[in-house]
Amino acid sequence: MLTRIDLRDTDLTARELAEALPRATLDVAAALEAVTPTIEDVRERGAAALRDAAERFDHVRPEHLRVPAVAIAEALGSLDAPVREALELSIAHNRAGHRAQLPTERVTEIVPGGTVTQRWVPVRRVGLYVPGGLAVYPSSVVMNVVAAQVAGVAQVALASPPQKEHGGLPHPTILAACALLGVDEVYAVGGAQAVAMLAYGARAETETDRADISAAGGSSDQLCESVDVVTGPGNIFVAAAKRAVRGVVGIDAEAGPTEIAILADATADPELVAADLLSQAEHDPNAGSVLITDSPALAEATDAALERRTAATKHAERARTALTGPQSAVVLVRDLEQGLAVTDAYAAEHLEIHTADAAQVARRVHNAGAIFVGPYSPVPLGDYLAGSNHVLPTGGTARFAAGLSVMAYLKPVQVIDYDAEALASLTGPLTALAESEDLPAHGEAARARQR
Ligand code: HSO
Ligand code: ZN
Repeated sequence: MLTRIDLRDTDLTARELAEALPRATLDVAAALEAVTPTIEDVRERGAAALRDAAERFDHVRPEHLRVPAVAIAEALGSLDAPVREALELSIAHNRAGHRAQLPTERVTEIVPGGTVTQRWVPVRRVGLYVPGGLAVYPSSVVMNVVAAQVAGVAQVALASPPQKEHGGLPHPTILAACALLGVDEVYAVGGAQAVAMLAYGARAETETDRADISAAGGSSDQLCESVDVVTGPGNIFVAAAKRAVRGVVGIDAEAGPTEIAILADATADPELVAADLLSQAEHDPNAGSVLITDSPALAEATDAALERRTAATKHAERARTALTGPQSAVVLVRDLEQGLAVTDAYAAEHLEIHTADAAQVARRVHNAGAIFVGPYSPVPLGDYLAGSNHVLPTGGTARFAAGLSVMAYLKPVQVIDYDAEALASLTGPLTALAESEDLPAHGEAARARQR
């Protein structure tokens, strides 16, 4: 089922390896051209443009762009009890996991009486995007919102596409997750237009908009105020829109189709390896599933298990397209060393390690969005309940980017506090540097304090 790439007799550099490995190509630049008119339209016409875009892309013209509080409360009221409990558990685990990410304020005395403090300040207002598409992701609501709330963000606005079958509102499970998290500013807006609305804000169009604004306690004609940071996964148009507004607002990593790589040796259980490869393949026909192993026997057995499991799974067609596509493969390596080199070159969004001494092997990995150690830490655990964030860098960007965390919503601000003696002790070298840059007023500013 999986394409076979045999690297056992090769000695490729990291760059050559990255080229030899399977990966979906995403033309974000082309998508950027496609989304630019939509973004401009939202800037100019606000809510009217949002409704036109919804009609085109979501096949519904939402009456309420700002989701009324009653709809959010109703969604929670009709949520299945086991799903509610599971979401509450996910929220609790993620709160614990994200609290541990909070950096501490550090004061460093550089010279006697002169300190620099690194203070971490949350951005004031954030816009979180939660996709619609092939599946409904209340878990992504949890991942985005918990990270922002734990970071100390004061205002959270969330956007998710309007659903025709739900009266032009986002999916009720998304709304219910918002209710559980205490998020009451929710918009039925999807795609590039949602990113544009969050980045630039949007004016009201209809009387309903104005009524919804005032019901939410607002008084202006502004349906949505602009935010400071936009985060969240989405399709290629969402990624392109984020690229377009970057600089106007902060963004997190651009998300592409999901990927899983599994580094496994002969000790791995092929059934578990196949189950996990399939679990991410069911997301998207463009999802990538890659097995890296030094065991041809494991490769064989995994492929057979994958064939059988794929035939029996609900989203068989989508998964089969993903698994047989050019972005998925089994990569045969000579040994664990070469396996680690391939793993780093691929820089997977999700990496599972199924080897002897998995924890030791995991320590040697440099590039991965998240690392899942051993047979009892499958990716779906991280998708929902592990306490780690599932918004992770895709497409090899794990070489330099990290998953969503509290850091996406925090800024380090340096606070400089020197007393008279501390400044005096540095006035000489400061003057020398100022003269060397031909900026004498710099030196004078320091000397003006010497009495
Ligand atoms: N595996 C996806 C996240 C997800 N899975 C949401 C299930 N729901 C990308 O990390
Ligand atoms: Zn998943």
